[in-house]
Amino acid sequence: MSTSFHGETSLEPADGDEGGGNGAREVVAALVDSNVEVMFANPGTTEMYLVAALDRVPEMRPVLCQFEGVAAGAADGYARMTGRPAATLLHLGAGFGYAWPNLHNARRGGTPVVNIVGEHATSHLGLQSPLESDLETLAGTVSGWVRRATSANSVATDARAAVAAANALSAGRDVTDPGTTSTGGAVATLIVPADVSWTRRVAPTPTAATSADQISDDNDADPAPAAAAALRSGGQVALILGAGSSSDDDLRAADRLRQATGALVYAETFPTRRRRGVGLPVIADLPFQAEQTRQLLEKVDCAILLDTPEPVAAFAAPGRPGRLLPAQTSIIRVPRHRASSLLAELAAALAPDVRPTAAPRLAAGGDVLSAGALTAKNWGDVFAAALPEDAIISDESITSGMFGLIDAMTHAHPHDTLGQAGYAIGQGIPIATGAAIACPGRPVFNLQADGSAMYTVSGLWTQARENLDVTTIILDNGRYAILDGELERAGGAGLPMAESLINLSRPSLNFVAIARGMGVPGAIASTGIELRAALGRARATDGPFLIHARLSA
Ligand SMILES: Cc1ncc(C[n+]2csc(CCOP(=O)(O)OP(=O)(O)O)c2C)c(N)n1
Ligand SMILES: [Mg+2]
Repeated sequence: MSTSFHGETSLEPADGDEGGGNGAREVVAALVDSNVEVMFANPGTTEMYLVAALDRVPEMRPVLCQFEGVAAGAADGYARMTGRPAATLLHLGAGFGYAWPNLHNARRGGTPVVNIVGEHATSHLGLQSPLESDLETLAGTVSGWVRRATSANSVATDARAAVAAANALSAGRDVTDPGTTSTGGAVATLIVPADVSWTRRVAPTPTAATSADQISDDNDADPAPAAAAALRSGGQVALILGAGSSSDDDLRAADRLRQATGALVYAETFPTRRRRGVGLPVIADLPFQAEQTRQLLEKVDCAILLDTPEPVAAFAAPGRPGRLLPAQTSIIRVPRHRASSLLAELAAALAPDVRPTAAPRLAAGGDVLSAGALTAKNWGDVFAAALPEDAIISDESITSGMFGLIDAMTHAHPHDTLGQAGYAIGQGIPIATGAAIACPGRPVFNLQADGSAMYTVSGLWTQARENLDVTTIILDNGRYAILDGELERAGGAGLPMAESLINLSRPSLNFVAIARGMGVPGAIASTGIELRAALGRARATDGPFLIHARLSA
């Protein structure tokens, strides 16, 4: 069936019992019409008409996730790779709540996501039935746009407006739609009451996506003159790159500007999406450690933030300011839709004859390919050497990625890295899942800290069911290791009760068994040689694979 069903809809049964000709089908078809082709779903009763509509709009690919946090993270990973939103299908406030942390990560990364959330029928609200909740408030805390559908006649328009809002907000455009909130980000949430889903549309479906005057291209002044003036001024300029300014061309343009003007160039900490690897300029991420970032930026007169928020400390520490740029630094903010073109223009104007630098391929592996123990310091060398071309990496390695991984990856085949955009852990497995669905021809690797793996481990089941080419490397240090330093600062180091909240070893986790239970084959690696062999097995395996890398201290 094509999506030209609009004219047929009113011919279908009025009661909606057969799931056709109703508001639910309007929603699914409007999403497809708006180029939303994947729905990461975990439905319940209030979504059943939407579920029933899926077989009538086969252009939509439904993907079952056994936890809403997986659905939200997968939608984030999908959109980070395609630049287009996927939909989620979530059950009332309870389902939305489980999705919240990964929606938060998407919000922080400016990634477009469209949530379709079923709600009780209008007549049912107020009865305090078991699943009733304040869905608008919940959705509003993480969505840049929220709307409650009120009629089967207008719900297609609502769905189109949701997609348009997600796309526009992600590009950094101004949206004056009445559903827009002050939360920021590009998560759009459409609440669809069950009676809207089951009611037949009687009026013709309007076709306009959303009225053009609700999205404006540029109300703000173009940042180009100020950016060029700053780079010419002789003062210290820092270019900080976010997802919209980290393509191969963007990195090369930034590197040319660095050479020509002496500007500092960094990518944001734990980048939402960036390129890295052989042949590309070496551009460091700002460190996670706030003090290090503060030092790097301490002489900056002007910061040009290209699709990234101002760098601040992730957490407060007694007596230390949260801002990491000096107080007198001027800031130029560049929205996503302008970031790449601005870099290209600046490089053409200020560095016309400068050639970009290129990271070399290094002889890989070295001593680590021995029977010696795998550690946080050496596993990255083995991984980088084995990385195939054109890979996508979901990086939730946390502390195991802080001791040489990035240096090693700089000399690996060029790849895309998707990092911890919002610091809510449990995104690695879902992001990898969504990225694999977005890019079926590309190998996906998920570098996954052990503690964070447990939050959304059911995403492995979705990877198996969809036969996705995802290799998960569990980096097992048996701890919430990053919290060790925080605990020490808080005076709790070595105290037994405190230790019991950081140690994951009683009992220890058998990730190969966990994966096998969800249909994902796996292997254990405790040495460099074993890790290399396991990566070879993963490459030779059709569908997902899990490597339980047991790291020694
Ligand atoms: C949703 C959420 N819950 C809790 C935390 C706090 N937290 C941050 S890191 C961390 C533990 C990470 O442990 P692991 O994933 O094993 O990585 P490691 O530090 O050992 O490298 C926790 C609990 C968080 N950031 N997000
Ligand atoms: Mg750990």
